[in-house]
Amino acid sequence: MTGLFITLEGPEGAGKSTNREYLAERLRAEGIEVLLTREPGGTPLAEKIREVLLATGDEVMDPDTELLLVFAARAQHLAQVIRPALARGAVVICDRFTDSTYAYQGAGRGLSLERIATLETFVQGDLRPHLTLVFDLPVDVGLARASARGRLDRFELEGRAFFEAVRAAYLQRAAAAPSRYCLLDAAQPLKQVQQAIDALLPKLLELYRG
Ligand code: T5A
Repeated sequence: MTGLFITLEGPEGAGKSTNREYLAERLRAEGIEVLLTREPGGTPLAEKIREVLLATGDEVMDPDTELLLVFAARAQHLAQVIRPALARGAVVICDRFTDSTYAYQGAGRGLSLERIATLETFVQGDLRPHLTLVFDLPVDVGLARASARGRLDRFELEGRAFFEAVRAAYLQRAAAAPSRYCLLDAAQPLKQVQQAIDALLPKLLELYRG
């Protein structure tokens, strides 16, 4: 495995999608192959699972069903897209990955972290992101941004306590492994968030080039 695996994480409306292309362009300007992808999704089959996960409907989805669907999509994504890209030496930027599972299914839904860790090893083996950028912002600010875009998905309809737990989980994970996580203040104006991303570039290039 010669590439670099970067994941973007954070609560709803934190700016992950807005900034992933920005980061990709900065790395491409260095002559690096960048693969930009997202979870749940990233392959036609995994995108179908995403639709199931995000759709609102009358039947309540059991949290275990949700957990298994998230990892089923991830298995497909890893096999078809992420592992091949890393094997050929690309930088993979993935908008959400398993930290989202710990935050949403673990902290949000209250599922056992041990069970998530078991599935993580089953699906990923020893593959973990080299670096994770956590876009952090107050829950109200993120939800206001997400709702300004229109119709809310199944997760965005959750209550405030769910998102406070999600945010706390990200902060806790980042604090527990500071060498893998970079915390960004995503409540700042976009220009300042992008300046913070620029400041990380030397570290990313060093990680990539070794
Ligand atoms: N999920 C996912 C799980 O439960 N478990 C898992 O394992 C995984 C992988 C996926 C959902 O699935 C769940 C979590 C999610 O709920 P998603 O659409 O990928 O859904 O994720 P969301 O967080 O819902 O995506 P959002 O689009 O809401 O958030 P982003 O990508 O962080 O935010 P973005 O870039 O779209 O920005 C939102 C709005 O804010 C503006 C943008 O222009 C946009 O309008 N904005 C700013 N405005 C002011 N200042 C800034 N600095 C701004 N940055 C962005």
